[in-house]
Amino acid sequence: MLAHAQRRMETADYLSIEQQLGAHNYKPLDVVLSRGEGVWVWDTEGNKYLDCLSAYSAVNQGHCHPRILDAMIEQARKLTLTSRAFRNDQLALFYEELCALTNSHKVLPMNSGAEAVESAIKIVRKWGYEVKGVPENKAEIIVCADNFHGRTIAIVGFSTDPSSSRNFGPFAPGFKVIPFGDADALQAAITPNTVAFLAEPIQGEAGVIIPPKGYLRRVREICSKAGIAMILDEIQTGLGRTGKLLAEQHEGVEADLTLIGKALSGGFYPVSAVLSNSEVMNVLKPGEHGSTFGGNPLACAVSRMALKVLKDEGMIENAAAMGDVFMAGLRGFKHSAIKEVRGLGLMIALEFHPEAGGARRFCEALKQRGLLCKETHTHTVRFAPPLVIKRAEIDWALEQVEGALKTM
Ligand code: IF1
Repeated sequence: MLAHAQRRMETADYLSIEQQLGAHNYKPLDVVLSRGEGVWVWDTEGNKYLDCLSAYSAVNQGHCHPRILDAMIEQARKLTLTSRAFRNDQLALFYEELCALTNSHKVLPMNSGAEAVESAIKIVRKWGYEVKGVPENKAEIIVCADNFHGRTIAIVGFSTDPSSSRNFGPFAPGFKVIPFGDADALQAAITPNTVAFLAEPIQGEAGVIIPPKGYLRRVREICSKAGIAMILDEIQTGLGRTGKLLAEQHEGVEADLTLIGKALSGGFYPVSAVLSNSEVMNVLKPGEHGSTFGGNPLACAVSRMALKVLKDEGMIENAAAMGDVFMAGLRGFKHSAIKEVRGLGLMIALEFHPEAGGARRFCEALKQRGLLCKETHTHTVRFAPPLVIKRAEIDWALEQVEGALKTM
């Protein structure tokens, strides 16, 4: 017995209602999905697709993972939300398991990725004034060009992508932009008022931009020497996506603040967190920060299981192994339209030469072949399937890519 009565509708019906009643802040592929299981999703007409976006790495564990679903249903039947005016029996366990897994001392539970980023900005500014002694309202945070950290006013204020920031001003001051991947530029940008450096270990929306080897290690050294907080936004790169639990582990560094979200709930619920050491996190005193849903028992129960299956079912190791297979296959296509294949684990991008006419057409061709991808910045396609993908499914995906390349 379905909870909601679902009237029979054609794809065109969904599209016209969305066009008429919805904000037009996206231009989605015209596929109306109704079911997901593992790496596969189905549209309302029964067509089956391999999901190569994983909801921008929020479904690393695969669609509708049964164990996370069970944990969600069990908790939803008991207690979903108490506010933080009271305590609940899931939060402490969430803290314990998350801190043990990530070697963190403190967790601030939030909801969206952008909220985790905004919270980190507030925390390091406060730490700058109260611990480092930066004059009031003079705190500076260094960020990178081509960053993507979310869609709130403070965050888009330091975006270098006009489509993210145009006509949304005025913006929050106190941010300085340097080139990504350039440790010397970081050193040169630091002033006595600098409180932190914020970056993605690999820039996702920019098109899977991987910094030079050793970059994160040099950033770590520079931040430690200058006494500024190193903040890594692992909201997309974290939780197994690059073949390690956290992308920072490829360089053996530990940020002072690590931001996670998306797959922290396996795609069942908005859950994010700021992970930090006690010195920085302890600047937050009761009543100085919060959120209605932050740290709610349903979010915690879902996340605890999302983290458990990620670890127990070998998804992180699988991402490393299958990422190598996928990239080797893509690199094997000697096609004149392909400029570069780059990636780490299952965070992969294929960039076309501009003459190829743009990646959107390629994504449309892949959709016709049953593979769902998303282009970014016109010429690049990202391949980021759930981390549970099997070798046979990658081989099948590569066949579809080879077929679609014929249209380029
Ligand atoms: C959209 C992509 C965009 C993120 C990183 C923070 C956030 C994100 C590294 C904010 C969110 C999403 C947002 C979504 C599309 C997608 C995305 F990079 F993943 F492809 F936009 F750039 N840090 N990324 O990737 O997390 O508040 O969304 O939970 O806004 O279109 P959020």
